[in-house]
Amino acid sequence: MIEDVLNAKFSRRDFLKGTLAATAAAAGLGIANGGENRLKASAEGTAPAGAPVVSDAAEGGKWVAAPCWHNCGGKCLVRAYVKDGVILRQGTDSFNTDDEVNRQQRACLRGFSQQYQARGLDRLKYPMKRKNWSPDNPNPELRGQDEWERISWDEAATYIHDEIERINSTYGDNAILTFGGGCSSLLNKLNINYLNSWTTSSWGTWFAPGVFGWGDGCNYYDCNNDRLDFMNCDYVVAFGYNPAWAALGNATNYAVAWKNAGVKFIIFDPIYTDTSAILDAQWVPIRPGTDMAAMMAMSYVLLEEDKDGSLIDWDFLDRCCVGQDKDHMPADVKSDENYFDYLRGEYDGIPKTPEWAEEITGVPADTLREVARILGKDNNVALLSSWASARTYDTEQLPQTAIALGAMGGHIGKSGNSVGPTAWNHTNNFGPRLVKAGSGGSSGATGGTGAATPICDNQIWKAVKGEAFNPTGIFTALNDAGPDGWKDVVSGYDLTKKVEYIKAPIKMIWTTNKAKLTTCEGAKEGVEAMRSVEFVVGQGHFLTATNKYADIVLPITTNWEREGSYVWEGYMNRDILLINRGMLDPFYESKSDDEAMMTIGAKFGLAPEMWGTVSEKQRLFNAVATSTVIKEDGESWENLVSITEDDIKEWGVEGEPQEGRVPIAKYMEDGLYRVDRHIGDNFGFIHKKEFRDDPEGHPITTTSGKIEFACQAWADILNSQGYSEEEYSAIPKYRVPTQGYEETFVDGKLGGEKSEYPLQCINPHYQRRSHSIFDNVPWLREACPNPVFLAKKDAEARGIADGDTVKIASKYGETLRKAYVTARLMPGVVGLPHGPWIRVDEKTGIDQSGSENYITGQVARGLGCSGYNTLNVEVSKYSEEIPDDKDVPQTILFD
Ligand SMILES: Nc1nc2c(c(=O)[nH]1)N[C@H]1C(S)=C(S)[C@@H](COP(=O)(O)OP(=O)(O)OC[C@H]3O[C@@H](n4cnc5c(=O)[nH]c(N)nc54)[C@H](O)[C@@H]3O)O[C@H]1N2
Ligand SMILES: Nc1nc2c(c(=O)[nH]1)N[C@H]1C(S)=C(S)[C@@H](COP(=O)(O)OP(=O)(O)OC[C@H]3O[C@@H](n4cnc5c(=O)[nH]c(N)nc54)[C@H](O)[C@@H]3O)O[C@H]1N2
Ligand SMILES: [Mo]
Repeated sequence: MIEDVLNAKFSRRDFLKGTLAATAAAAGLGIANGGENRLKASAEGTAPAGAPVVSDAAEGGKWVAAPCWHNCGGKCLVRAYVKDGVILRQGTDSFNTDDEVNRQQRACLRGFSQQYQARGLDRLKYPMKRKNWSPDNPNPELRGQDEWERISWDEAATYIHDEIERINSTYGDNAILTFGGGCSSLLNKLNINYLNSWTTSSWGTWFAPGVFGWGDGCNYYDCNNDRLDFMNCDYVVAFGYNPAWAALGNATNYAVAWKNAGVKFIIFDPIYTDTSAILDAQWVPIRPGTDMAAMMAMSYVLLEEDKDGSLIDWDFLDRCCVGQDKDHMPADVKSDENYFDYLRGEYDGIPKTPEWAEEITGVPADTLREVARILGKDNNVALLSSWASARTYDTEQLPQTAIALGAMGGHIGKSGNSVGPTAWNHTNNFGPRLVKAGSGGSSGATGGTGAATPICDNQIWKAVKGEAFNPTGIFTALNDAGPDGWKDVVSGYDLTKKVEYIKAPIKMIWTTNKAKLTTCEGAKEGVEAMRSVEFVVGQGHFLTATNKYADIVLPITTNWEREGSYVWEGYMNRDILLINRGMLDPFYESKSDDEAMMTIGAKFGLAPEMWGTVSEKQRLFNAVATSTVIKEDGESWENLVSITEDDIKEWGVEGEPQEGRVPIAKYMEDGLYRVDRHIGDNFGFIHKKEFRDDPEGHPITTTSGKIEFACQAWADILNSQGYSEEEYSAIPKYRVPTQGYEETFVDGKLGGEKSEYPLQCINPHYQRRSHSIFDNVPWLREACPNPVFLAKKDAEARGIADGDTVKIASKYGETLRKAYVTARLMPGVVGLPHGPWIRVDEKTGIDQSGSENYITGQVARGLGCSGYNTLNVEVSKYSEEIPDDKDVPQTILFD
């Protein structure tokens, strides 16, 4: 059904048919019962396995707010109808009004499947150990293929205690590598120094925006205009933009409202996406990893064709930008290279003409000229870039290139014009928050001196194997520092020197809330690494791809089995605030991560109070009580909730009555508060307006306070890290990306003989999952089969028909999938969806799940950015057929 939508092959009629089918299917998911995959109620079996979803007439239950907490950025409301500790049905936002400006926050097909995620029969029920693991005889090579034995929490805690003690006393610092933060509270309190990993995962190269003056750390809310202002654009020109798949919630609805207001869309993307179809966009197919070349060529056209300011906003450049030409050089730049002369070919003899870019990007030179003219100063244009095109190797200067292109047309700081990234939680909805979560206060936990040394994801598996790695984790530091704080971070390093790499004696791996064997580059090497250490612990909800390679696995509760919490407000639109309420008993013997750590900590003699003395409920109450919402005037704020003495009594917490916008009981039951918008309200936001109007009075966070076409600080940071050999300059320069289009040719010679891996592979974020999460849910497996998307021309050239089992091979690994042959993909590009749980055939070493990271490699470049979308592959027909994912049995362990 969903796939029919993808394959609508350009026909608007077909597309609409497909959309309706998908809507009907999603609606069906909300109300239908799930056949054999039914709910199992609780450890005590308070309701029979497979308790049916009752009809609307069910009485006596209660609606509880249970919004999704997963990392898809969808910000949607899920509600659960619960009776006697059993979920009887799910609902969503059906109480708010729904129009073009104010949308209901309706759940998607994943949200409606949440019950089979949070209460699925394949949830982990008990602590387990591998059958062939014992401290004296660990049989590490059997990780990933062994059977499992149920053990008690006490046994599990004793094993883990003994192994930590042994490993720590034998090898000392940095012998334990952790994935996710769930175990750090224990290691910190034990004063053990350990390792963790960092990645630019989402943002790719858009990740240190303070340095070039865009956004606040990794919070990109304030990097584009308010969504209602987008109705004033003539054009939205976007690079890699598919909210219809990768930003569920209302992002696509908001863009449809812009379209209805007359905005025209031009979308550069290797795929003719559902977003392009819905928005009637002009689709510009572009090769992955080459956006910088297209942007540079369009800047070149603006320079070439500008007649006395007909296209370029010279006044804006003069007042607000530096580094563009020799008369505007920032003081700190070490070379005298300026960007316009680079475009003209003054330094390398290569003018960055549309013809130069056509050969690299595959975009016809005339199209680049046409779009460049649209980007001239007389049109109102928003220039958006998703993170996907920045999740590519060697594009660390892409953000600068995009901002420079937008700045040349003056599309910054005024209504109807905006330049910045768009993806994930903030897609199509920007500006400071209108309703803010309060603070729960301290839990009273006490720390310890244990600290983590960070390793870049692109180096972790090699580090496990004993190779040296960069231990600075500068990404995390820059991210945590906020927009201005980058200057303090940088002052703590000597950027004139290369970072010193270190080695670590990694003997234990501990996975909590991360899915590294699914989401990190180089999973094939990852499997070897997991099998090379002495001890592996996993804890979570399922026997995920990563937990499967552990020796001991611990069952952890989901949010539905906890007190409740704010869904992190960073995950949400500026105009809504969701709250999550726990409602179920822990599933079988599962514990929260903290309870699990207390249990293990007790074996070391640590008291549970070290994990905090203020109850979760009290902190939840405090956070809700101190939440605030903006008033109509757009300036003053009031409490979000009103609280009475009775409420405080009912909660059983300490607190004071207060006045507020809505009664606390209503807010908790709805699970959502929305600030309603209307055109002309006081909540508008024009990004960088103050700066444009008065650049000296309102400098941005760059060194010079202006937009830096030449940014020495960024180049210095890049050059100090030691990931790339070739020096970075202050001005952006096109670099041939590792595993990019150029490498699909022998010796990188464009237009020459094709290499062994002649195709480019990208990883669209896919509806079945939020990353790895939900991959195991049978409903979703049926609705979203997770094929590999192949361009018709490429499939025909290889004798591949729709539905054939094919092997996708890179120099790093091989995986199998059913082919989905479509004309909606640019020839030369392969779309392998992000996030399946690896399933390796031990005999062949080939993955059966379509895991994209089983075929990516550990490649650290530039600033260690995640470059998933630059990968060269070959696709061939496979000799055997693989089953559809929906026919692969669930892993259900123990009753
Ligand atoms: N369903 C679902 N949604 C998700 C997630 C999920 O796992 N599942 N994950 C969420 C998270 S954490 C994130 S960070 C976001 C990511 O959000 P995005 O980065 O926007 O998502 P992608 O699907 O990777 O890519 C968007 C589009 O970019 C195109 N593209 C890929 N490479 C290039 C390139 O080099 N140049 C150009 N011009 N286009 C390119 C792809 O074809 C795709 O259509 O998605 C969020 N939304
Ligand atoms: N090749 C390729 N790789 C990619 C991407 C891509 O586009 N291409 N996208 C990247 C992006 S944008 C992102 S954001 C990352 C995401 O990478 P991850 O953060 O690793 O992905 P998730 O699947 O969200 O993993 C979360 C894991 O934690 C578990 N979990 C959830 N809650 C808890 C809890 O309370 N306790 C415990 N113990 N476990 C819990 C979940 O079950 C799941 O296994 O992936 C990146 N990887
Ligand atoms: Mo992400």
